[in-house]
Amino acid sequence: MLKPIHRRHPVLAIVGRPNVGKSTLFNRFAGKRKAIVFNTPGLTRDRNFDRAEWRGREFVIIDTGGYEPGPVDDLRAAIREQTTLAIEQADSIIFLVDVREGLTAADHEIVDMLRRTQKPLFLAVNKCDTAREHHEAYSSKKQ
Ligand SMILES: Nc1nc2c(ncn2[C@@H]2O[C@H](COP(=O)(O)OP(=O)(O)OP(=O)(O)O)[C@@H](O)[C@H]2O)c(=O)[nH]1
Ligand SMILES: [Mg+2]
Repeated sequence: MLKPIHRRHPVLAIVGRPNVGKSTLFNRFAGKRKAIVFNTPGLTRDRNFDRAEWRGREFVIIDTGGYEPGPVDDLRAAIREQTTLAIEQADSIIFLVDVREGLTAADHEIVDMLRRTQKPLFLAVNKCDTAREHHEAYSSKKQ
């Protein structure tokens, strides 16, 4: 549970498939290396939250484990449960995708699930390291 002191601030959750860079973005917002970042999908298993400040606005940021729709094993189901709790706690949600993998079927399922919450959603496209990838971020191509 979030500590009561945090409840004064809006809560923003970062949600997306495994390995898209959620923890990296969380660390950027939180201004420190708190979340473990590693090139292994499924590394973040629980919700991880911290205070954050961006352009003078204070809020609580929640990192979540990689969301995998469809039938999953017990560990992945537990990660999904934690993500569901984070989505419930959130006032708004960043849906993070990876430009290098493009939009996958899983991304479409996740966004359908997020839209049903009727909470404000922000699409963020990560890993746009080059000008070409930056341009590619505007593509709506399904892989
Ligand atoms: N090239 C590139 N790599 C990135 C970027 N952001 C994150 N990564 C890398 O992507 C990998 C996964 O990053 P994480 O932040 O752990 O991803 P995650 O979404 O939290 O992963 P899970 O917790 O496993 O779902 C790491 O190797 C990061 O260094 C980016 O903007 N560009
Ligand atoms: Mg992570």
